[in-house]
Amino acid sequence: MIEKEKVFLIGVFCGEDSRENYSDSIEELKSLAETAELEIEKVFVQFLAKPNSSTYLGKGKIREIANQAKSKKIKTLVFNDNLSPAQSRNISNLTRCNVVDRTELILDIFAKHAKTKQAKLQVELAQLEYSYTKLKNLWRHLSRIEGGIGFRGPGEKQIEIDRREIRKRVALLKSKLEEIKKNSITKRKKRHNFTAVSLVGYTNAGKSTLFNLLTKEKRFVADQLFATLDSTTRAIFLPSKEKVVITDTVGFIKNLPHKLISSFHSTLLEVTEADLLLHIVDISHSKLLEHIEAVENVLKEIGANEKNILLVFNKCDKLNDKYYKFLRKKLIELYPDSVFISAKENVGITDLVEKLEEFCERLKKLTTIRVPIQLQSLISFIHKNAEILEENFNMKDNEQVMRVKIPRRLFPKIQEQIINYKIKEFINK
Ligand SMILES: Nc1nc2c(ncn2[C@@H]2O[C@H](COP(=O)(O)OP(=O)(O)OP(=O)(O)O)[C@@H](O)[C@H]2O)c(=O)[nH]1
Ligand SMILES: [Mg+2]
Repeated sequence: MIEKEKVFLIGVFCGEDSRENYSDSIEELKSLAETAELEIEKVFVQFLAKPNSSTYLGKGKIREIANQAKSKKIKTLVFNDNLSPAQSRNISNLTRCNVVDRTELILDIFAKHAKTKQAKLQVELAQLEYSYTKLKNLWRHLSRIEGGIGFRGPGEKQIEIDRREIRKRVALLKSKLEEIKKNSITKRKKRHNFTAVSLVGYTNAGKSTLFNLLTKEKRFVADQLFATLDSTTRAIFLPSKEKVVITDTVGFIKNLPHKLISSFHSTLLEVTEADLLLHIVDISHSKLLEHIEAVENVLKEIGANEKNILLVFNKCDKLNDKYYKFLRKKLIELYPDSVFISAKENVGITDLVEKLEEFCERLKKLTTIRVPIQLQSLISFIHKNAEILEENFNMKDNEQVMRVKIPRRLFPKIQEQIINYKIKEFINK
C-alpha cells in the first residue's frame, strides 16, 4: 500500500460569525483532503480581522507552524482558501514547506478522478493555467517532494519545461478540447428533439445514484467529493412514453475557482442547454441551504440560473422521522415546488417522475399545422415527434391539416420548412 502523505490543514476565518461557521468549512476541507488521500496530522485555525496580504496568517502563527512542521517532518501545508502567488511564495519561504491552496487541492482530486480523455485534458489545462503564476514557487520544492500533493497529473512533468513551452502546451490542449467539443455538439444536436434534463448539485448530493436509478446504469458512486468528472447522457422513457435524455454532471462546490469553470465549460454546456435542471440537494447535510446557494451561484456564473429548476431533496432516509417532518415543512415553505426522495432506498421516485411528466407536458404546444402534401418527410417527422390529435387532408389547398401537441422547441423549425417551401413555390410560379 502506498503510504499517505501527511499534511497540516490551515484556515483563516474572518468576520463576526466566523466562529460559528468555521467548523463546517474545516469539515469540508477535511473531506477534500481525505478524498485526495492525504493524512491529516493537525488542523490550524486562526481568527483574524482579515487575512494578511503577504503571509495569509499572522507571523507568529507561521512560526508556530514552521516549528511543528519541522519536528513532525511535515512537508506540505494545505490551505482552506486560494492564495495569491506572493502569499504562497512567502509562506513557503518561511516554513520550508510545499504550499497547496484550495484550488490546487481540488485540481489534484480532479487529476486523480479524471478518466476520459476530455476530463484529463480539461484538468491538465486547468492545472497549467492556475499554476502558471506560481511556477517558480513550485520549482523550488520539486527537488525535495516528488509527485506529492499538488504535483499529480501533469504537475511534475510540466514544471521542467519553461513558460514558452507551457504556453504552447496550453494552446495544444485548447485545440484538442475544441475538437472534442465540436464532436459533442454534433452528438447533442442529434438529441435535440427530446426534452433534455440535467442533474446538478453540490458534490456528493447523490446525483449519480439518482441517475443510476432512473437509467438503470452503473455509474461510479462513492462517498467522496468529485466522484463524477464527466457528464454522461442516457435516454429514458417516462410512463407517458415521453422520451427524455438525462445527463449526470460534475458536482459543484463553494468557491469553485472561475478558471476551473471555464475549463469545464464544455461539460457544463450540457447544463446550459438543458430544458430542465434537477437540482439535487443532500437534505441530511447541516449546511444544505448554503449548498443550495453555492450551486445557484455557479449556475449564475455559467448563465443557467434562468432555467427551469426543480429542487430535489435527497437522502431523506438519513433523517429521523420527527426531524424529517419538521424540516420538510420548513423547506416546502421556502421551496413550494420541491420533491423529497431517497435515491438509495428508491423512495419518492414516483413523485419525481410525475413532476417530470408534468414538466414535459408544459413544454408542449397545442397547435394546428398545415403541411403542403409534397413535404412528406416533414409529415413523417411530425408523426414521429408529436402527439397527433386529429389529421385531415385538405384537397383544395393540397395540404395535410394536423392538430398536434408538439414539443415547443420543434415548432419554429417546422414552420420554417413550410415557409421556405411556400416561398420557393411562389417564386417558381
Ligand atoms: N443514505 C443515503 N445515501 C445516499 C443517497 N443517495 C446517495 N447516497 C450516497 O451518497 C454518496 C454520494 O453519492 P453519489 O451519487 O456519488 O453523489 P454525486 O452527487 O454523484 O457526487 P459527485 O459525483 O462526487 O459530485 C454515496 O455514498 C451514495 O451511496 C440516499 O438517498 N440516501
Ligand atoms: Mg456523481
